[in-house]
This record gives sequence, C-alpha cells and structure tokens, in this order.
Amino acid sequence: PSRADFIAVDLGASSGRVLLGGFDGERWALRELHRFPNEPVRLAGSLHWNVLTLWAEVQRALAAYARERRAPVMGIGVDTWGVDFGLLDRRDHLLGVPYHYRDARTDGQMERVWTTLPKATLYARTGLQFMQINTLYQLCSMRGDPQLEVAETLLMMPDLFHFWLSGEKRGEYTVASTSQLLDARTRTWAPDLLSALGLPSHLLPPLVPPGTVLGTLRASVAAETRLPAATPVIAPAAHDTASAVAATAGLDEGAFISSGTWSLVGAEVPEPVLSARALERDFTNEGGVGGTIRLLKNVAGLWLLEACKRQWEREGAALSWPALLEAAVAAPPFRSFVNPGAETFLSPDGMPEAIRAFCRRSGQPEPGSVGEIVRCCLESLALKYRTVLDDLEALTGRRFRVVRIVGGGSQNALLNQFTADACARPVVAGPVEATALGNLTVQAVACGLLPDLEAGRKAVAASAELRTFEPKHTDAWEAALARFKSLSGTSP
Ligand code: ADP
Ligand code: LRH
Repeated sequence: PSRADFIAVDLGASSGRVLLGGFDGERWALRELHRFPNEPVRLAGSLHWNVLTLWAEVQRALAAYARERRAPVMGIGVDTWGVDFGLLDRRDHLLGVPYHYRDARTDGQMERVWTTLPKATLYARTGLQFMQINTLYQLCSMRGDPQLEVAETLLMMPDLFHFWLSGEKRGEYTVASTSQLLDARTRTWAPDLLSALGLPSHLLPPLVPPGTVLGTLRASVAAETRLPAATPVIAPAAHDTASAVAATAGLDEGAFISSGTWSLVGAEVPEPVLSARALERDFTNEGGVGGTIRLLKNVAGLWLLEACKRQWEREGAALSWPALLEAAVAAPPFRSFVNPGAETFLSPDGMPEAIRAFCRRSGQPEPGSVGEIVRCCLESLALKYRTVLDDLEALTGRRFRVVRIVGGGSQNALLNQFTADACARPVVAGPVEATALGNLTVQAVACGLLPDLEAGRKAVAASAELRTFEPKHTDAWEAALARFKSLSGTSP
C-alpha cells in the first residue's frame, strides 16, 4: 500500500525531537530524524528558553530530511509544553527572549491576582488548576514591562513555531487551554480577565481547532531547508499533553498518566468538571481533540529526578537512567516520602538537598545515597498518582480498571511497577512517543487519511508495543499510602 509521510516536531521541556511518521492506512512507521536537548539558559538572573537554538535544530532536522527525501511530506506540525509564550511587535518581530515557566518572576503572583479575581471566580470561568506557571500569572508579573506595552500579539510556544514555519499567526485551541485565559465552557478566549487585571487584552490571536491546515512553508524556510514551498503546515493538538492523550486508546475504562518532565494524571471527559470539589482538589480541565476535555492534575513528575541527575552530572557522576533505576532497586523500600508538588521543588538551587531538607522537616530519615534519593522520588510519585486517581474517581463517579502510562517516563519499568502496586490495578505502559504519534494522528485526520480520533487511536495501538505491569505487594503499599497522606503539605 502507498505510504503517506508526515513530520511531527515535538518540543518537550527536557528534549526536542523531530519524527517522521509514515502511515500505510493501518499502522504508523516512526523514524526519529533528530533529537536534541532543551537546556534552559540563565540570563541576567532570569530563566529563559533558548528558542533560537530550538528553531535552528528544527530547521536542521527538516533540511536533513529534505536531503534524503523520496516523497513530499503531507504535513508538518509542532507540539510543545504548555503555558509559555512569545510576544511579537507590530512588525511581527519577537520581543525579548521567552521566559521559562520556572522563572521566579511569578512568585507571589497568584495571590496578587486573587485579590482582583477571586479563586472561585477564576475557576468557574477557566476550570484550570492554580499553578503560578500559568500564562495568566506570567503576564501579571510583566505589568509595567515595556515589552508588554509594545506587544501586538501573544503566541503560545507551538503557535510561535507554526508562525515561524508558515507566517500564520493563530492560537491553537488545546495549547490556549493551558493559559488560564480561556473560557472553559465557550472554549473561546476570555480577554475580559486580562482587562480586569489592567493587562492588554488585544494580544490574543484568532483561535483554531487542532487539525487546522495553517498554510504552507514560508519562502525563507523552504530556501533554508530545501523542502518544497508547498509543504503544508498543519496545527496538530499543539499542546504536547493533548497530543499524547490523543494517541492513548482505552480511555473509556482507563485513566492516563502522560509521563515526562511532568506527570499529567487524569481522565478523558466530555464536559469540563467545575464543581466545588474539583476546585478544592485543584484539578484542571484542558481542551482536547474532538471536543474532549482532559480532567487532570499536574504532578511535578520526573522533573525531580531530572534535576537531581543534572546536579550529579555537574558533580562528575554521569549516570544513565537505567543505572539510576538499578541503584533505586538496591535501596531499602518505604523509608521516606516527599510531596512532589511542594513549592520547594519548583525550581530549587540543588534538588538532592531540597529532597533531603523536605525529609528532615517532616521528621523522616534523610535519603543519603543516589539510590535512596531515586527510590524516595519514585515511591512518592507512585503514591501521589494513587491519591490523584482516588480523587479522579470521586470527581467523575467512574472506576478506572487500568492506568495507561505514555511518554518518555513510560520506559521507567520500576515506576510502572510501583504505580501498579500503589494504585492496586494493572498499568499498561507505552507508547514512549505517544505525543509525536498523537501529533501525526491529528494531521492524518486533517488530511482525510483517517476518519476520526477513534480510528486514529486504533492505528496507534496497532503500531505500538505495550507492556503490562500487574499489581504486587498491595498491602505494604496501602500502609505506605497512609504514611504518605499524613505528611505535611501533601494535600491537595
Ligand atoms: P519531556 O517531553 O517533558 O521532555 P519525555 O517524554 O521526553 O519528557 O520524557 C523524559 C523522561 O523520560 C525523563 O525525565 C526520564 O525520566 C525518562 N526516560 C528517558 N529515557 C529513559 C530510559 N532509558 N529509562 C527510563 N526512563 C527514561
Ligand atoms: C507537559 C506540559 C504540561 C504543562 C507543562 C508546562 O509537557 O505541557 O501539560 O502543564 O508542560
């Protein structure tokens, strides 16, 4: 059968990758064209994304593909992490260097906003979890910044890359839904929230749904990469989590965990859940493909270990992920737990020390060795997943028979097993590249090669190798759960 090729650009907080997806009508054949680290840069005391390097790497990957290309690609689509953005002036030039959501300028901003827009009002309108990283609080922290005075357009990170590729300035709906500037019910921008806070409300670009053909490559990009200028640029579900969940099958009876730098733990629902309980438990309602909503909680996931790993590398101990997990297996179980969501872990100077300090403060033994720290983080994450799953069942009145873990973190067999144990139900792990597959799926639907999302999910399931982990030692994990819940600062 003939094969249709698409390119997915998937920029994550820890790495970027460009994948070629070949679709034969039933299955995807994936090939990684390029992978590169995404390293934040500290500049004059602030934390930024190196967007020029990311852009250069994307162009490099496209050029490498063009050199060996046999058939033209039917589409290129970009997805990235949520909440961050770039500002353009009236000539469409990028203003400044986009900030990283872990930059400290948003410290204290949520509390300031709530004096004007109370929490309950904001939640009823946007349905979003309260996190200081949200676009809304980032914009508030820029009040009085000259950049904001001359800005004409705000583009969320994937929209910025789509603009650089195609020249079209649009706001893709799923990534817009991470901003806390979108009305959860009407699913359109809520510019009055910006006005209420004394911020410019004209910045928000026209919204488009996932699967919109934005245009074709800019002449300059075609010249630089040598791809045909007629190559379509198609907005996928431009929020990486939306793409990952678009590639996850079996969500009628399963909860999902999209596991990367963050762990997004949730369920797919038809309408936003904006109840008092959802607000109290601080759940988020993000927009998905085909009108679906992801009711989920952002759990500060493998970020804790990524930050430890970076620190250990700086200290001269270069340990691979498999080596870190081996060390954790050898460490004693259930010694100490942390609350991954505690504020202290958002952007600490030294993550291993922040973990030890948390344990000290909560009267637990301090993890000393690498293995002890990794074990502490993984057990804590699995227990956190369990508490979120319990809340999710209470909020939806549904019972989730399995937990489906997708993304880079689904390669962590130890965490998969711990999750099955802590949640007392099977875990199905994979695909690792769910996000890229979801990106490709939405492009293929847009081109009419797949009838709808359900068919797309079936094609992904037929293409991927999945692993099942059955729950073990559930009594010991129940006892650990009780200790975890009694830790100060673990709720909600
Ligand atoms: P992001 O999109 O946020 O950059 P990814 O989906 O790429 O995240 O996942 C990154 C995570 O995948 C890392 O934090 C790491 O924990 C995990 N990971 C990567 N490679 C391996 C591996 N070989 N074994 C276990 N875990 C891995
Ligand atoms: C995961 C993710 C998550 C956002 C965070 C900023 O990569 O997109 O859904 O909340 O990054």
